[in-house]
Amino acid sequence: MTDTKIVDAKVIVTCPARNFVTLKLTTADGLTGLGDGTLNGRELSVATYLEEYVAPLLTGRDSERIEDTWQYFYRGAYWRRGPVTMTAIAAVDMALWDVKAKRANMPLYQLLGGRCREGVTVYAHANGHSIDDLLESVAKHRELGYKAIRVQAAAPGVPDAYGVPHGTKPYEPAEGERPREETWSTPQYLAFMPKLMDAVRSKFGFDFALLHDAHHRLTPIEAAALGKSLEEFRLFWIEDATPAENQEAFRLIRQHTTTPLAVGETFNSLIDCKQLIAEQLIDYVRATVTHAGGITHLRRIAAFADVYGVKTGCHGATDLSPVSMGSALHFDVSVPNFGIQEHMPHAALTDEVFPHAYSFKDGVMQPGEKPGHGVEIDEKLAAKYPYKKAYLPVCRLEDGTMHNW
Ligand code: EZ4
Ligand code: CO
Repeated sequence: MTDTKIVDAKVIVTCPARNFVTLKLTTADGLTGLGDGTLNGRELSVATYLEEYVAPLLTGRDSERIEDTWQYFYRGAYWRRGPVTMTAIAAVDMALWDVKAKRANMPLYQLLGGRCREGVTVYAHANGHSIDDLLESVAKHRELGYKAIRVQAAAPGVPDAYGVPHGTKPYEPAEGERPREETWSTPQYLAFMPKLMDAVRSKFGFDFALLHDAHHRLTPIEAAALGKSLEEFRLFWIEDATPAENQEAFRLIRQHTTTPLAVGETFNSLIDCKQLIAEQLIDYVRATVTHAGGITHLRRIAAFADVYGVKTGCHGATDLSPVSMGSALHFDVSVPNFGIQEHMPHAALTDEVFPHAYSFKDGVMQPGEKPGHGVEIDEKLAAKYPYKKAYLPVCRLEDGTMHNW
């Protein structure tokens, strides 16, 4: 009998272009597994949770018991849910699935039931300081082969649009020793959005999926107005139209518009979207393997969503490490109610620190055929890039009000 016990649990914090927290498990039979535990702007809280409270309990546990380990850390902590806890559990869960698939000598998606589709359709980010600027970015992404594109542009007179970089560097919201303070105008944004979508559809037509992220900056009635004003442009979705702490807030949006709705990149549990899904108030749930309790819990969310015709649309920004992306692609290719996957390419340096089997071609990604989730870490290289504090920005209305996001 092989000895499947966990003999080592190590937390690796590194900053190759941005911060990442990775859990590395080693088993007595010589396997290793990686899990992503990155919580953007709050990274060290998860690293500490893992180091102080989780790693000591992992050594000696049987790595084969994925579900039992999930329950042990979820129920056993007494303090259930919450982004820090659920991201830590996710890191453990991902690493254990990686180990199990390696031991079975299979790519992870085979353990998850095998392929439900030939590949994973991903959407890209196009952005611009103006409509012309944005149109150029859309053209570039169409040339790269993307069949689905998210568009974000700055409305005239609004200094800090969500999703548009400051300057010419790729968009990366986390930065600085203190949070950047942004200023926002909802009326100007709402007036601008139909013009923006009209420009995009007039130039490129309707043969690709068009997406937009409102990034929690609207009230429910404003979100309803936005959805209604964009109907003729037939969007694939509006993301995070309003915060979902009050899940019933989405009833109001739903009553007013047929524009599809996606929400949930900040969800950490099925409980966060139970009503949204059961009442069919959304079309896509954006929960991820990293922030929503790992592959084990994300599969549970997807299975529940499938009952109500809600599809997946996993968050895939650069603050989710390649370990998360690799795991997400195995999940995506094997889940019956897959919708779409976000793809924001990592910096070259990030990819160097996390060599991976997944690939992109013509708007579609593949998890690769390596046993496990197919993502590794170059620990020597990782050690050269120490943690660097970076905050997500704080956003205020023009009068300084911080309501409603
Ligand atoms: O701001 O990932 O859809 N993507 C997003 C991202 C988020 C960051 C937060 O960690 O909204 O850009
Ligand atoms: Co988003």
